[in-house]
Amino acid sequence: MPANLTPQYHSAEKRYRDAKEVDEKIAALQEMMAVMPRHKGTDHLYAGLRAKVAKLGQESERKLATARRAGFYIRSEGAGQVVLVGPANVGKSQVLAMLTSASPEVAMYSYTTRTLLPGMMTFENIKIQLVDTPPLGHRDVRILLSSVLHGADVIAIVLDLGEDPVAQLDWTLTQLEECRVVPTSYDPQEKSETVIYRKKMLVIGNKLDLPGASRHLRDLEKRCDGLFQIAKVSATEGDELEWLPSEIFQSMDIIRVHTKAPGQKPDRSDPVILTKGSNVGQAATAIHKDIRKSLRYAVVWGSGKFEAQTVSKEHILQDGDIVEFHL
Ligand SMILES: Nc1nc2c(ncn2[C@@H]2O[C@H](COP(=O)(O)OP(=O)(O)O)[C@@H](O)[C@H]2O)c(=O)[nH]1
Ligand SMILES: [Mg+2]
Repeated sequence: MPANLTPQYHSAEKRYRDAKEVDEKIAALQEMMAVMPRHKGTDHLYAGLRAKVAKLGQESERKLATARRAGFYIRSEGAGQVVLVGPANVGKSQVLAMLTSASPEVAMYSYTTRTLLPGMMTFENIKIQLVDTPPLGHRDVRILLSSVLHGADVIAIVLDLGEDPVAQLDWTLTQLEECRVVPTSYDPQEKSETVIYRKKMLVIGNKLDLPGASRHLRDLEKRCDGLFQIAKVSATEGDELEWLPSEIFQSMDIIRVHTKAPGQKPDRSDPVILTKGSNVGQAATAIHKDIRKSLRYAVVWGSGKFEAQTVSKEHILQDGDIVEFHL
């Protein structure tokens, strides 16, 4: 029986044949399966594709396990993981050194940073993990970075305001795309189908102290308008550095919620971290699913119309809220 495969199927099949990486192959196969007509004549073909996906999936898992053993993977700690990326010499390592107790090598010449280095940054009552990386541009670096980028909560693109930052940004975005990472602010339709990972991104304009930096910053602001949040800083001079932890926190789209049982005091030192837009029910689940199950109502300080307002599970929480669960 003729399978009547569509042009879309054939183009996905071509991508499958051309793909070099396992993840790309899997994505192409999955598309072939999604667009193929399903009837008796295609059952065999469909089963064959499914078996291929399963086999490649195992291969991908094995590769990831190897990457983890080789140290190409940094376990996320604290409220989330922010990966610093960019061209050489923009000050990624300097930013890490200023915001955390990690001591990366900082130098005038390129390619000082050869591997991944994590450090913990304090923002008010939470800790956020920053990861320093070697400069993008080389295939080896892309291999080293891909799994880290795919797992990151936010990708912070560090740029040198002493030189044309718009060119640096465009170059960095192209490099990230090579790692199959695109910003969430991009319209998915305009991107090729092989790109899989959509990431929140923050732009850090560094070296604010250099001549021409203010002019370059204005160009960068024009380019980023509506697409990326920009933080400006001089990591060596310390200018504006006190705002950077807060800007990084904002870019993560998370909130800190203090939960408590009736009659207890909230523990402000160890908030529950939730994604922005989470409700009381989700805060309960984050503590324990049984609390969510037996939850009758909650009392909220902060985002209620008035303090100690009684709310339902659907009440949307804000950063800094205190929630008391009534079971
Ligand atoms: N003027 C100036 N120089 C900086 C600043 N931040 C970093 N640098 C210098 O830029 C060079 C590269 O910094 P580094 O952190 O190693 O860059 P990386 O390659 O992106 O990690 C070093 O000589 C730093 O001292 C800054 O804010 N202002
Ligand atoms: Mg470095």
